[in-house]
Amino acid sequence: MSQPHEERFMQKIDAEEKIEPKDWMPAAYRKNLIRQISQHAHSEVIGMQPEGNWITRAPSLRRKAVLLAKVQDEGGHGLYLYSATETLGITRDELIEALQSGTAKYASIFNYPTQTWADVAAIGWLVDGAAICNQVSLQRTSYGPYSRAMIRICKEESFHQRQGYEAMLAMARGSAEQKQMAQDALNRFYWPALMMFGPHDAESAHSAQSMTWKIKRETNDDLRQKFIDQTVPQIEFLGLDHPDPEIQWNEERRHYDHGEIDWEEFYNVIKGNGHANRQRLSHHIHAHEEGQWVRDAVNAYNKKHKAARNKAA
Ligand code: BYC
Repeated sequence: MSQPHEERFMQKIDAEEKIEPKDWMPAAYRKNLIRQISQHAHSEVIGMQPEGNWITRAPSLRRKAVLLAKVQDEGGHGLYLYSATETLGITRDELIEALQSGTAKYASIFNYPTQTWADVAAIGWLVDGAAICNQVSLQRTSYGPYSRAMIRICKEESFHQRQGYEAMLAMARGSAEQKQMAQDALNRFYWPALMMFGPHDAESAHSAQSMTWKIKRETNDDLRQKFIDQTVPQIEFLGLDHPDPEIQWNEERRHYDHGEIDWEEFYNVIKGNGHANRQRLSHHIHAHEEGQWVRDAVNAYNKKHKAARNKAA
């Protein structure tokens, strides 16, 4: 019975047509998308915390206004992505419950603390830079609502990356102490930014199936290499030292060779043992509970107006 459906589904994927919410799709495609898109949404929302932490301490009014706008954008990205996930037949409450109970993951990078203002600059430059590398590719993902959310998000993300690099440049060209802060932030965030692309392709549980279904359009290692290659001249332009002593141009591959990521650290962080995992989740739970009255008010308003509309009809 499901054979013609399956064939038609694969024909659409092969023809680069988008799969839309009401189209037939294999249960495993739906499940994998719910996992990936919701984890992406959680990353955007949890990602507000390390930077939000610096809004009251930004070094100037201009930096504060820019940071406020950026953090607010990340919240908006989370909302587009939660909405895209909901089109697959799961509720917002179920998604939030999965995050808060630790069943669903979010990007490992947000479990690292932001110790100085330079860390905020490094996040904009490296973390948003890594996110764009991935998200540009995801604009062509096969699921329509995810693809459309990505197109919109990428536009905002490129402003985020530029504001981070501009803040980093100001520090790298500042006093000796400021330049040292920029170097320290680069050293702290470079390796965790590389981890954002996930495990090596050979270790990646979902990649092969996700590539066949065109949920993912490029592999973890290919995207990571792209990011490494584009970051080398950016570090040079800042006049900072590259954190990877093994970084070296390979003329034959036309890519940079590089040192190995500390995978033990990566797996430790995604298992919940990073510096800030517990703090991030408990802050989310607290903020969610504090917002209960807003959800109650919206629900009561909707209920009242729905009743009034029904009566009028
Ligand atoms: N962190 O089979 P794999 C942003 C998990 S935030 C934590 O390769 P997949 C921003 C993975 O989930 C941007 N977990 O997985 C916001 C899987 O575990 P489960 C976030 C990770 O899905 C604020 C297991 O490891 N971007 O822009 O094929 C401020 C095996 O991995 C990580 C996205 O979420 C990690 N780094 O590939 C600034 C992009 N890596 O789920 C910026 C959308 C892997 O089986 N997501 N895991 O329990 C993706 O593109 C893919 O999900 C990934 C992983 C490339 C991340």
